[in-house]
Amino acid sequence: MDRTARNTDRAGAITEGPGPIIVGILNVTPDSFSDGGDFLDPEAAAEHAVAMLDEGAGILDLGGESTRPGSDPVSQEEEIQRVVPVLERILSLRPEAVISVDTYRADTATAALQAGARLINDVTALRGDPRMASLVEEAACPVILMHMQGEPKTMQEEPHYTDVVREVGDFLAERAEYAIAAGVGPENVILDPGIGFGKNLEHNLALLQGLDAIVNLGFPVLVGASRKSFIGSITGVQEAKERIFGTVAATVLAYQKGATFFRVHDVRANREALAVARAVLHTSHW
Ligand code: HH2
Repeated sequence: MDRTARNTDRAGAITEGPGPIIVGILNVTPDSFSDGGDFLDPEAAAEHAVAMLDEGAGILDLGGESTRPGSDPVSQEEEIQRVVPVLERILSLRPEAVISVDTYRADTATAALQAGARLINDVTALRGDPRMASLVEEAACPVILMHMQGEPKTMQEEPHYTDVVREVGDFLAERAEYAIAAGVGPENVILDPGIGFGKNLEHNLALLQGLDAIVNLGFPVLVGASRKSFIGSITGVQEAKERIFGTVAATVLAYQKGATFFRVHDVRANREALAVARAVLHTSHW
């Protein structure tokens, strides 16, 4: 093989292996922990969405209610009013955009799917609204099933586990079974250990360290570590928006453990880190 051909092979080989997918976070809320209030105006939100797509986000996750520790729920109507106009605006600018809606309410999910959303991100793993499972089944769309101990208002008060990796794994396996029994295609199930949702620093670290056990359940795994407080606890960085470097470390390590989806605020930093991690881990023709 001559040198040019080898180089072509090498470039091609970079696309081998499981492709990480960046899920860009778009919170249309006044109170999200790191970007609350930044994107309440649909124009500003859509502009940020387009910027994240241009930076390499494969999916945008649009949320109208904060689930940060201590947050209060918003009304159904308010959530739909926040999410749908932004979704429509993004799709008018980028019709091909893949948009997920971060909601546990079936009515919000229905409105978002009608407006063009293609995935549902349910932080209650189909426990929050009894109609959600049949909605996902009918829509035949992917659904993210996330683990949470307790509920956002109080979940960080005293999270407790005997074996966090086993308990989160058992919960996710049970929720996947529930979804599949309700008619959701196994190919549409994505699991998420729910970093920061009823977990202290030790629990979050154990879950990232033991992530391969969750990956081994046989479904693609999403990790949402972006800017979260455990990163601040380790690095001492108080300002959530400044936690990019710590986030990138969590992203790369989660990728190495087999995660596929990375729900992040800072798309470019995480995408570039993942591109390097992917090349190192999966390029086979040296
Ligand atoms: N984290 C948050 C919200 N939704 N969904 C999934 N599947 N996984 C996560 O880890 C996750 C999530 C919290 O982060 P953020 O959206 O930035 O903040 P807030 O809930 O305050 O809007």
